[in-house]
Amino acid sequence: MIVYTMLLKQFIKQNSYRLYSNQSNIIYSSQKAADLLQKPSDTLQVYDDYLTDNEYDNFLKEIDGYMKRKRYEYSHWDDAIHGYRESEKSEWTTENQQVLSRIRQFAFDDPKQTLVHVHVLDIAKDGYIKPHIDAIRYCGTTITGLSFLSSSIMRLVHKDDKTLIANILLKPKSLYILKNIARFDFTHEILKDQESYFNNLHIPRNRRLSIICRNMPLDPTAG
Ligand SMILES: O=C(O)CCC(=O)C(=O)O
Repeated sequence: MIVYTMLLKQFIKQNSYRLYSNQSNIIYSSQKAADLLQKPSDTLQVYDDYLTDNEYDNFLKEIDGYMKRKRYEYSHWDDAIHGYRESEKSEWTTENQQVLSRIRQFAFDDPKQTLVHVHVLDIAKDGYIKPHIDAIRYCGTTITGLSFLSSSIMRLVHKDDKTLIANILLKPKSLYILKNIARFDFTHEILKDQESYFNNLHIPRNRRLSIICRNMPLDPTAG
């Protein structure tokens, strides 16, 4: 019975993405870029409409006013973000905590190894995130993000071969997952309004909120 339950859980975890998966939200610069980021298939994932309308509204209710009380900053401690305000949040309403637990179960190999503090990031209409790789002393193998308010383009670029690129359309209510190679070997960035194009179509960038869950660093003492 225990083995059956474990197998069932594993099957659901491995297949539940099929309910949402929509590759039309990723454009690769080449087959090589696609191969690197698609094999294994959980390396880069984007799910449109991951949140229901109700879940989306509940999160917005909790974070919108909370973030508006902070001031936008125009310089970041490691120069990675321009025009932002941020918070590390560990207390959530019961409904929102349930959705965060669902994401941890769904996206992380070991949900127990995820960070309790969830990163809430608010970038202004003129804000953007420069290409960077999250420091390995703060974050493990996996980064997940929920998007709110404005659509945006996340760009991944291989750290050694800048021709290997993925442009990702992140719509409000979507969930992205960057794992292993996507997280360690590619920089990620959120494009500014003037550069925010997907399939030659301008995707206007307005104020955007994101909720980012990460797992524990493999080596917290790493430089
Ligand atoms: O806002 C996002 O979804 C991306 C955040 C990000 O790049 C980061 O916190 O390292």
